[in-house]
Amino acid sequence: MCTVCGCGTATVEGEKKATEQSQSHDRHHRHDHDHHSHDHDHGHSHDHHHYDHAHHHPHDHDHTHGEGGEVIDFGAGIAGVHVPGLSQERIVRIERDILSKNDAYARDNRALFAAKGALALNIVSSPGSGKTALLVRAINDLKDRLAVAVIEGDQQTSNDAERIRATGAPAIQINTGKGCHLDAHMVGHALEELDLRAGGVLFIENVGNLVCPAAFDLGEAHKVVLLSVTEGEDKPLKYPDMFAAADLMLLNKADLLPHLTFDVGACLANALKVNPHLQTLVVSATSGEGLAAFYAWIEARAAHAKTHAGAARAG
Ligand SMILES: Nc1nc2c(ncn2[C@@H]2O[C@H](COP(=O)(O)OP(=O)(O)OP(=O)(O)O)[C@@H](O)[C@H]2O)c(=O)[nH]1
Ligand SMILES: [Zn+2]
Ligand SMILES: [Zn+2]
Ligand SMILES: [Zn+2]
Repeated sequence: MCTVCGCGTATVEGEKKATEQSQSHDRHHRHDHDHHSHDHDHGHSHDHHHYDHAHHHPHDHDHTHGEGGEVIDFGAGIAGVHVPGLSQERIVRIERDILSKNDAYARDNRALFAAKGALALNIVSSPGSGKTALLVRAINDLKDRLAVAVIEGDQQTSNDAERIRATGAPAIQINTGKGCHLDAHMVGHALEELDLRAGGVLFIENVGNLVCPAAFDLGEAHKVVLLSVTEGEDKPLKYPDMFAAADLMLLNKADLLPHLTFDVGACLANALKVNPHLQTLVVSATSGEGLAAFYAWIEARAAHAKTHAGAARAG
């Protein structure tokens, strides 16, 4: 997972910029959504993990060289990651601290979704596999039947939020700056700007990245991982955490299959090797192939969330 990304630079559209926020956070933080009592330390940002050190240093840290020297594994230590200057134990402590704070925010978000009876789906994939295209299509197909809202995460632009708003659905942009994933705290702030409906769906489009978003619970009911057929059938094996964390995999861009040598069966088998409980659908955001099954999957879960909210109120 990502220990040292610049998550302190996030801005939620409509809120103060992160720099202003970090300077005045204690005083001006609007937590009227009754979520999280927390100490804020998100004025920080650090460099991302780069392996740009020349390889003539003394080995005071661990990574393993393969038998023949052909593999240098920086993830072989207990932290599963290598950061120059930090011991494995220290990285594990930092990760635990970041994730336990994240999990507290995620619990608050989840409680809010449950109270409102809304279904939240965290859409994760590598850049360009078709998250926004799929959401635009799904919103157009579903908007007469379901209330849909969207939180859009990316590093810099509002392009995707604008594509979503063109459908008429409300969308809040979160820019993560150098950060390579959304976290539950950012999502909690975006939720302050959204009106969730019972039986409705909140799509959260995560930052395009098959690695870091796997580690962060946003309070969603399910992670939905998109993989496109142009990316290669070995991606679930190369990036197993993401496929292990997801409950549904959509294999997108199926309309391109006639032009490729992509082996759908091998890809699905690789995904199931990593996560035997993963549900899979082969779809195309362009042609609409396979999407009826995705919509049925969503509608069943949205109806369940609505029923659950009624029960929570009664109880
Ligand atoms: N042929 C084909 N192209 C697709 C399909 N889905 C998306 N695309 C194209 O793939 C490109 C990237 O799609 P986006 O929806 O922007 O991908 P994304 O995952 O939102 O990208 P990031 O937000 O940058 O991570 C666009 O040119 C889309 O038109 C599909 O099912 N078939
Ligand atoms: Zn990272
Ligand atoms: Zn997108
Ligand atoms: Zn906050």
